[in-house]
Amino acid sequence: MGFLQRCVARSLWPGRRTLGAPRWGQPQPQIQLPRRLYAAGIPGLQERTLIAVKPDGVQRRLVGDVIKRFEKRGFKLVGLKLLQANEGILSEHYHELRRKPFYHELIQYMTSGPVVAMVWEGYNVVKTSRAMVGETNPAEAKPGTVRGDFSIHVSRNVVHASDSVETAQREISLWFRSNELVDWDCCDHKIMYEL
Ligand code: DAT
Ligand code: MG
Repeated sequence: MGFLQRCVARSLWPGRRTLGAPRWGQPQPQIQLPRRLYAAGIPGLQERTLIAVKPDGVQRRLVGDVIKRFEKRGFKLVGLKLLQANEGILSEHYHELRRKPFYHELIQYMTSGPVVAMVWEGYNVVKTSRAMVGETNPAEAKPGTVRGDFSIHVSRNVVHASDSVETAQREISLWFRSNELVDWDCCDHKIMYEL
């Protein structure tokens, strides 16, 4: 056990100060540090993004397919809910587009039925999700992306993905309360990353 791990172990279990000190004739305790601490060496492992299946995706029963893609890629689901979004949340969410000619139709469409909002976590998740989701206009989205596989017109492009880490943080706090996000250890975490 290295110096850093010894320090972490002592801060976690202050009563067990002998954890790392070898004692002759006694079996050494197996230290199981929480996985989150093993991952501490790789920055950005806990990056998060907001992914939302829009009303057309929910109506077309594409929720499972979207979730499957993110699960199979190796990201960790930390928040999930089905909701009927109202104009209040959407006007904040699409604040930057408020002067666009399609804004009114966009809000109408986004309030036309339920949305499935999710928070996914993992290394580089914002950038990777954008690539998985594809170009805004499905005509330009590559096959293999969500939009490239399931949509035709820009006004019905199935899914939302945050476009930067800063936007993701803003959007996650808009759609989720902090107690709706679950901080859990994924059992394949060690095998997904070089630890
Ligand atoms: P993205 O969703 O890829 O981040 P965006 O933020 O520019 O794209 O736009 C948000 C949504 O607005 C987009 O997913 C679909 C809709 N939209 C964008 N451009 C549009 C257009 N020209 N006509 C109709 N809807 C449009
Ligand atoms: Mg956007």
